[in-house]
Amino acid sequence: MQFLKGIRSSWVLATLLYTSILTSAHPQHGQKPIVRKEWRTLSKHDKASYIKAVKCILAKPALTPAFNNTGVISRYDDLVYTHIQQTFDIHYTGHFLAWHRYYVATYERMLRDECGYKGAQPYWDWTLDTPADKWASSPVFDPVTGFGGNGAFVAGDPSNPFEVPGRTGGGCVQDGPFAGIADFVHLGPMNSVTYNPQCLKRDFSPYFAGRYLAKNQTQLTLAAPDFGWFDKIVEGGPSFEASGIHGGGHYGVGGTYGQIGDLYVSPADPIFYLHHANLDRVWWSWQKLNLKTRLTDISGPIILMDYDNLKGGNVTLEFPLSLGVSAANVTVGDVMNIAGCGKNGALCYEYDKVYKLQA
Ligand SMILES: *[C@@H]1O[C@H](CO)[C@@H](O)[C@H](O)[C@H]1NC(C)=O
Ligand SMILES: *[C@@H]1O[C@H](CO)[C@@H](O)[C@H](O)[C@H]1NC(C)=O
Ligand SMILES: *[C@@H]1O[C@H](CO)[C@@H](O)[C@H](O)[C@H]1NC(C)=O
Ligand SMILES: *[C@@H]1O[C@H](CO)[C@@H](O)[C@H](O)[C@H]1NC(C)=O
Ligand SMILES: [Cu+2]
Repeated sequence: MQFLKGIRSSWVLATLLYTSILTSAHPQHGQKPIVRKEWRTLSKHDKASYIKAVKCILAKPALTPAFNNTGVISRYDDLVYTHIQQTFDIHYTGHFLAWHRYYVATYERMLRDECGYKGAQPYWDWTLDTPADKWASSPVFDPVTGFGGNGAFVAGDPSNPFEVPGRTGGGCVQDGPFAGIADFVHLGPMNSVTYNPQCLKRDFSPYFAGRYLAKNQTQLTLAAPDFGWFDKIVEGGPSFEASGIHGGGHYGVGGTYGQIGDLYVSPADPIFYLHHANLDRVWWSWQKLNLKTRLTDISGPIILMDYDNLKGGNVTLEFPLSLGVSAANVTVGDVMNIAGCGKNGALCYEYDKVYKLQA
């Protein structure tokens, strides 16, 4: 806990230092929302522009003030670090979706404002890459126009209870724009924040993806009657068996040994942002089924897994969200509307298509 305290006070310092960046974070009134599209529908040129912007943010220096042998090297790492620091505050809580909505929108803004990217954050509709036998050939994993594929196979440890069922890789990614880089990831595993150079690893589980990312699971999620249920179905429970679409993407790509399967350091894999954009799209699809009510429907524990409110209350619209050095503090209420555009909140984007609830 001493460790956490040290980090928290460095946020205060950092936010004082970077007020100018923060004040530009909010969209201006009258701005038009940018439109997020599915990865495979982007032109070759637009895919290349996105990957180029990702490489740019990976190369920019961090804003987080340096600390002991810090692994927070790049602007990209600023966000990974923020996720690691808040891991136990932002998962299995009522603001899980709101926090990650703001997180992805902040990454999108960084790509645009700091790296000249002109498009919107793409999303990954993984329902299109199921059943299991289609998984590994997803256009998202394309070596030339995507993010590269699986890691080389490494034998697992059958005595490890955290072995993801159906895992098929585990080593360094072998192709694509991030292959062959020995220090691609600087942080982790888990909550370690000292410099630890690692290659980007993936450990596909086509079985896991087929089971939790097919259309049926998205439909089950969309059918939730209120936000409390909706969030529980998205996040699932703590066992593999009880997973939802959130775990489906993390373990379908990251398995046991890939960074995106690590609850703390998962944003180290750039695919994280396409997965979470689609989770956000599922939430927005659900909100749009009854927008009047669902623009303000929020609940769920403030404290991790405290679904019976034994340790704390439920999250409300006033609940604060913070992203360290990368964005201004906002509230859950500020991110309920993705297209508020400064008038009804901090966000200003749309999706080209939403999921429909099938009868
Ligand atoms: C943002 O929130 C964090 C966490 O609650 C806090 O430490 C920080 O001081 C806040 N920043 C500003 C500028 O209010
Ligand atoms: C840096 O290391 C010193 C000595 O181990 C420790 O007291 C201090 O809290 C560390 N600072 C941070 C920001 O981790
Ligand atoms: C959805 O379909 C998959 C693949 O057939 C299956 O494994 C899974 O149990 C189904 N899920 C639901 C919620 O029906
Ligand atoms: C918290 O929200 C849940 C719905 O998600 C509700 O059932 C419960 O009564 C709420 N708890 C409190 C203390 O308001
Ligand atoms: Cu997360």
